[in-house]
Amino acid sequence: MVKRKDAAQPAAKSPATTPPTAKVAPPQQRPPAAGGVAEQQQPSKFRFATLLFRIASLAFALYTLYKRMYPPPSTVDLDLDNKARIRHAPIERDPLRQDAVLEAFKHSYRAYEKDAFGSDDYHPISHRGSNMSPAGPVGYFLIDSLDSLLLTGLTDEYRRARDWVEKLSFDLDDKFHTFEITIRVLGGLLSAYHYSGENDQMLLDKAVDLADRLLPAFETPSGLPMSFVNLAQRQGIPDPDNRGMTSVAEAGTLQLEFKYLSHLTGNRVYRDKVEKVMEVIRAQPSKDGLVPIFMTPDTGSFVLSDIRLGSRGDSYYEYLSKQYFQTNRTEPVYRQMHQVAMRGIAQHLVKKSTTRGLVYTSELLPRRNAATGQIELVDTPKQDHLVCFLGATLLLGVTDGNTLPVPPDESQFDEHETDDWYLGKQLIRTCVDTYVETKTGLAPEIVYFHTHPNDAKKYGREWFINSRKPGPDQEPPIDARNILRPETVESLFVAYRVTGDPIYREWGWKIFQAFEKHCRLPGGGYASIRDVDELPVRHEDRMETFWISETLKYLYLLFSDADVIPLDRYTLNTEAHPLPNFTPKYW
Ligand code: DMJ
Repeated sequence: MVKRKDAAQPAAKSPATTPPTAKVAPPQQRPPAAGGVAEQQQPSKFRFATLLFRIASLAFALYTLYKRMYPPPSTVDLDLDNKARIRHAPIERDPLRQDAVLEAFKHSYRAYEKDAFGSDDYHPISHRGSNMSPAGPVGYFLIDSLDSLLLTGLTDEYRRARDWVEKLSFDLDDKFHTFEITIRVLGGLLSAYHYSGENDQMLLDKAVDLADRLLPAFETPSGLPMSFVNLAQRQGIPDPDNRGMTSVAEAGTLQLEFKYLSHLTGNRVYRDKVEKVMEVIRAQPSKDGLVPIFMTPDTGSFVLSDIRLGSRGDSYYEYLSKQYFQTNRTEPVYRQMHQVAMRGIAQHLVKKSTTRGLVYTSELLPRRNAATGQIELVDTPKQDHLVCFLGATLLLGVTDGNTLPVPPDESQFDEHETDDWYLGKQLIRTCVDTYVETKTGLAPEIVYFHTHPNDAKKYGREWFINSRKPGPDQEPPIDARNILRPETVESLFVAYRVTGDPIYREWGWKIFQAFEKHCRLPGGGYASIRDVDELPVRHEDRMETFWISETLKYLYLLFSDADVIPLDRYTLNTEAHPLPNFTPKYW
């Protein structure tokens, strides 16, 4: 209608429709009577233009404000204090993003099920599986996946996996890693038992059988576990590669699994073994809560070795507060150990990068001073990706296991809580930086931070990948890999749950998209990459079990409601197997 009217109205003015004889007087020559309309049109046109301009300005101002408050998902906003962005909405499921993660999970697990069902390791490029021992599979991959299948509702796949477990025998005549089998297989069985309604007795029986076969690892003069155990012969085996020493992460990351088993069975022997380990560690002198990575099971003492939060140290620090949360906060000794260790970390390991002030943790390496002959601890600005669990540990510690409202009232924090809160958030931001600053958007295994501002400027990043040889045909260093590790997304999940700040979801989404782009294989599964700074990427023929059990699970939870695995009622073991908190009845 409007269009037709508009088309008809100007006909008299249109040269195309005006008869050639018609004369159109210039506006100034029009007589007042005929020109009254024309004169009135001028100011109304002007008013209309002004109005349009005002509306456009207002719209632009509103749009600018909106963009500042809700940056588009592709923007990587690394400013933690961006007041315009920070808003705290209730934690609700993000269906689009969670479905995308679910699709990635199906693409991963179904490829494993098709190519390698029951195998301990999966090689998605050659479409095959392999086992850690010629004695047979130990359920390393499959049992590590069980609770993820339940969580994501893949019930048919779960049923097939559960039936495979029923036929599995742990009577395997070979040595297996005490720590790895505990966190993946024992933890996986216990979590699946809980999530399947605590009535599938087969799963609990399997857990008891496995734990009984692991117990001989603790038969040492000190009670510290040996690194390996022969499951068929029920015999502990010291680590041949490290002169029989055990690492503090191996010894201090068995507690959640063994204590929960005691709670379920009423048999306190499992708890007593792992509690004894903690007593041995506690009895040793530490550097403000920081401990060397190696101990000797013969004497129960520390051996002069690196102090670090990465490999061989990491999950010891993770399990301190988690032991406190697991038993419904009835064992305050672990809260205290956690707090002392966090102070020690802040005092001795936390550093700031030279130009952008990124907060990271360094390592302390014992070296003999040539001049004095004394052993000194030398600070090394190296940070493993493994260290990225620490942000979650710090934040969860402040909220006492997510028991505070979200977001918590920061003005109520004491001095140490404020420090830990700030430090946790800063460390997470740095971990995200090691993703978004690479060519692939994926983080390397290990970074070193520049200690001179000129180097950071010269190389364009605050950190670098060590041992990279110049030249196009050089093999990338092992530090440059990304093997689908979970620690950063683990911290993003926890940070989102305890702060409600949507920036953590944005960062997690960005990382997920990079995995999608560079690690997803069209034929099924996801693969590690050899160099995070190389395009196109080169894949390695391996999909780690923790991609399923941890990385994808944390991403799935990052986009879920807060009541899916509520953190005030569940404690996740270091392999992301959720175990319910309980009040001890048997000790
Ligand atoms: C996992 O097996 C566990 O999280 C362990 O504590 C350390 N690292 C891997 C994943 O990176």
